[in-house]
Amino acid sequence: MYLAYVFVLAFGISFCSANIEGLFLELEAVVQSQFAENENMKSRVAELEGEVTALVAENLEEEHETKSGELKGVKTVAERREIPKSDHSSFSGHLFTRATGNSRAFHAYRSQNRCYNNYETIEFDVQALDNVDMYNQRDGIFEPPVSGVYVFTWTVAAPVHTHIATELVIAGRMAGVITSDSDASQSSGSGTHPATAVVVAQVNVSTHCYIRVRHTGSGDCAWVLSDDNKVRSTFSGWQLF
Ligand SMILES: [Ca+2]
Repeated sequence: MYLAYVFVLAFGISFCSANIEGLFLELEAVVQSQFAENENMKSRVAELEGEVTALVAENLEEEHETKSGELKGVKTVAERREIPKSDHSSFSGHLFTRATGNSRAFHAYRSQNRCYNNYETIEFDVQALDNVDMYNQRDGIFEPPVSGVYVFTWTVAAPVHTHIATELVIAGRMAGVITSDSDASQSSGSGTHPATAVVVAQVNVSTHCYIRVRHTGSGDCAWVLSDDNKVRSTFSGWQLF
């Protein structure tokens, strides 16, 4: 009788222990599930915060553009040029204005007098302006960074009793020519009469454009005048559109 009682008691204790262990396993599974769900929620909240920040920035930009247009009484730059918003949203106003304007220009002149032979390129060796580095003052060659319509102008002065014809060369072809012809007589003036030409032309990207001597008229070299006291011989260009 006593042994039977001990056996039942031991069986009961063993049965209860097994139940408690199972309960712990279930609780642990629940905790793991809650932990995973919590991590997912944190991740989703971070994503939503990023989206809200982007939307706030976008609204501020639109508000700024609208106010700018209202203040000026005109459409915004993007509206005027009908540029898709995605093309300019990453630029500030200042940079955007520069990037969309055809702000490409150079201006160069000769630092001193020099005698040139036929077909010799005139290197305007002082560049006063070249904001996108499209002119090389060492060889006198202009190369457009993008295709477009460009304006060119050049001025050449010849000494008294001489003349010199100069031409604009674009892609190996003459695109404009002028003759700088000084006075035949110095009786009433200095004998310096610089000539200026203007050419508007479609130029493809990286095309070589330069000013060279077409002919000197005498067979010998002809002088191009340029100094800071009387006259500068110059070469300039800019993109029109
Ligand atoms: Ca340059």
